[in-house]
Amino acid sequence: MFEPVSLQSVEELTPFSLALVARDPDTPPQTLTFTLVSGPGGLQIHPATGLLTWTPTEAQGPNSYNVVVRATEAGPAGRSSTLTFSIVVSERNEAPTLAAVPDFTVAEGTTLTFTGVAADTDLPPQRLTFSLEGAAPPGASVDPDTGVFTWRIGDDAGASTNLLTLRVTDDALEPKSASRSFRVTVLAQPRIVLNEIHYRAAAGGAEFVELYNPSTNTAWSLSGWRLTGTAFTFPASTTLGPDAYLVVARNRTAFLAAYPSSPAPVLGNYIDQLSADGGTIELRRPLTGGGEAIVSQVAFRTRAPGPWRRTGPAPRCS
Ligand SMILES: [Ca+2]
Ligand SMILES: [Ca+2]
Ligand SMILES: [Ca+2]
Repeated sequence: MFEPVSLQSVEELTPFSLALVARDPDTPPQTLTFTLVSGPGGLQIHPATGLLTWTPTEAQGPNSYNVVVRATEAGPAGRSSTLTFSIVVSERNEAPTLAAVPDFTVAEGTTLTFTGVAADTDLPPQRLTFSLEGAAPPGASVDPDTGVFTWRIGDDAGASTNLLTLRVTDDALEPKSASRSFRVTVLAQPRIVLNEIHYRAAAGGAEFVELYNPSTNTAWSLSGWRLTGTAFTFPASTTLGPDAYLVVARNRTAFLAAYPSSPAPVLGNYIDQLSADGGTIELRRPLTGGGEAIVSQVAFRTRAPGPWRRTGPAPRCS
């Protein structure tokens, strides 16, 4: 005869054990053998001791299971008795996981996008929601459902280093979350333009090329930059601040004589390498690791006004 067993409860993924006690009323008591008549998958009973053991799987909770066990006397005519009771398995919420997010280095004026990859082992499946922790930079967001992160970085955002944290949260009653931090380094992009080209000065030598930096926040060192068509290389100490102009004169003395009140700094002298018909002037900057990049370019003819070509607003050519 089994001693009664009350309602049992256990959390999924947690070891459960219960020592069943059965007494044989015979004298002397005979050996009993315990067997499991029915019960959830994985539940085991020790035939000699009656110890029930089980670790419910993720899929087995939450649920309730009926268990039927039998104790049988030894011998060919052994009598037996059965016991029925229930085990309630409760859900245990596991924290979701979030794949590591790499660090990024991006240029201003570009859009950074990637997709957060998250998982949650709980069953029944849970809904996961993405978010950004703390104060994200303006324009940065993550789609709560898809995990797609997007940051449109402004054309004139300037250089910055940003530490962001992506988080994913499950929808359990007591939600759990995971988060990953990543660094976004924004590099400023030189957008200095050839603003004005004056190639027919009344006073010989006063011809000039004017540069303008339209950035509101980034100063550029023009060290080693050069102007093609004029054989001019900017000296090491040259900088061009935000919203600032810089003049390169064919002959600095002649330029300052013709324009004594020039508000912009004046560099020189350059050697005119353009043909009588005009030509192309390029502002080039050296690249780390060799080579040059064209920052601004103007092609023009001297015989008639224009045509000149340049991205952005047209320069004045005269
Ligand atoms: Ca979960
Ligand atoms: Ca679970
Ligand atoms: Ca479960």
